[in-house]
Order: sequence, then C-alpha cells, then structure tokens
Amino acid sequence: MKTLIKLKTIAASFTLVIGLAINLAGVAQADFLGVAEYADTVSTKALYHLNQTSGTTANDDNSSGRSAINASLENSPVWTTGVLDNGLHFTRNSTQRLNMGNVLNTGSFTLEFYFKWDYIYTSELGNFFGADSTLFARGGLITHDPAPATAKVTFGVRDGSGNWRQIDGGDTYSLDTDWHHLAFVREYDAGNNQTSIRYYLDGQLAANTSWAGGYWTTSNPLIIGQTIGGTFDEIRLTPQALSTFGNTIPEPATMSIMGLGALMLKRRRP
Ligand SMILES: [Ca+2]
Repeated sequence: MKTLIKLKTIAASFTLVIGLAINLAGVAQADFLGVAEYADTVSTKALYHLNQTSGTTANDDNSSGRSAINASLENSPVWTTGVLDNGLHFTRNSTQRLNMGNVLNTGSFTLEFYFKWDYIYTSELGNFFGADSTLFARGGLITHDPAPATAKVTFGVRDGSGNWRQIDGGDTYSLDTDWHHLAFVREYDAGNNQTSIRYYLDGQLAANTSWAGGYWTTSNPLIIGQTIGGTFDEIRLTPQALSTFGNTIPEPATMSIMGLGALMLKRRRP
C-alpha cells in the first residue's frame, strides 16, 4: 500500500512538472483565442464580424441602435474561415483591402482585430492598416525572424507636428502564424495635452510611448489590408482608449494546466 501511495505521489509530481512546462510554453506563446463575438454597444464606432460569404460590403453590427458604418471590400479580398465563423483574407502585396471610410477622427481610439498571418516568403511584411496619403496612422509587420516564422509588429501615428511616433512591438518577434488578437490604441488627454499610443498582443501590453502635445488629424479613410497577407476577423473600432478587450481566453495549452490542476486537486482528496 505504501509503495502504491508513493507511486501515485511520483506520478502526481511528474504531472505537475509536465503541467508547468506546458503552462510556461503557453505564456511564452501567449496566444489567445476568441470565444465569442463582441457585442455591439452605443459606444462602439464600428464592428465587423465578417461572417458573410459573398458580396463587397462588410456589414457593421449596429444592433445597439447606433448609426451603421458599413465597410467596402475593394479589389476582391476573399471571404474565408475566420477565428469566429467567417473572416476576410487578403493576398500579400496585393491591393485587396477593406475601406472603413473616415473613421479615425477621434483623439482617442482603439482599433482591434484577430489576425492570422500568411507566412510564405521571408520578405513578407506589410501593413495591417493605414490611412491613405498622409498615412497618419499605420500598423504592420516590419521585420521577422528567418525561422521560425515570427514577426515584429509596429504601430505609429503622426504627432501634432507631423513627425512619426512609432513603437515596435516591444522589440520582440512576437507574432507567429497562429490566430492572435491585436489592439492599437491612441489616447489623447486634452486636459494635459498629452498623447499616448499603445500596442497590445493577445490582451497584454507589448509596447507604448507618449509625448507632450497632440496628433495629426486626417479625413482620409481607414484602410485594412492592402499589403499584408493574412486573414482578419472581428474588427472593432472604439472611439476610446481601451486597456482590456473582453472576450479572450488563454490558448488551449494554458487552459490544460488549469485542467490538470483541477485533476490533481481531485486526486489528492482522501
Ligand atoms: Ca467572424
């Protein structure tokens, strides 16, 4: 009996070690999966679930009763499987894009989406989004590791003098070819005349900077895609600076340690 108990203890310890290893891997990878679509609210600017299968309009979910801002598919991006139901795919180095119109016209905003990068060539980079001509705000991939296929994300906006203020993904090659949640935030504090920009990967702050003064304004449309290759889903624009994003959970590897922990607790009961 003693031997059996000991074996059980060893087995439990072994399970713990394996579990921790899986958990650490999960933290390092930090993937998050969407578990539910965002609910539209009156404080949302635009929300695209991208669940259509055809057509050249991405319908804004304005079920809260606010005015709809439907977006236009230009140059034939392709409806495909997303992270939650359907999504929209853009071919690398093409002109395929989603035109959201003049929507980046608030001092503070949060643009977020799920993205699954097509890794095909080592030179494959590009913008997630941008505002045409003056490019007053943009986010994309600037460099990536040769192998495995991981890339560094950049986010920049022009300050009040027109100079670029840019953050580069916390100097880590953090984006791989799994689904990820990305959020780009500009916050303008009118009382202190201070502007901040932040980039979040899978709900975690990855890079930020701030400066005294304001920001460059534009009436150009917000364009999603156009150069980058990959699939977008669940695009949401909020005219506020968000720091939490609601509907994300740890990837299954991280969830597994929670399951293992629960199992261990159960087994330790007399
Ligand atoms: Ca979707």
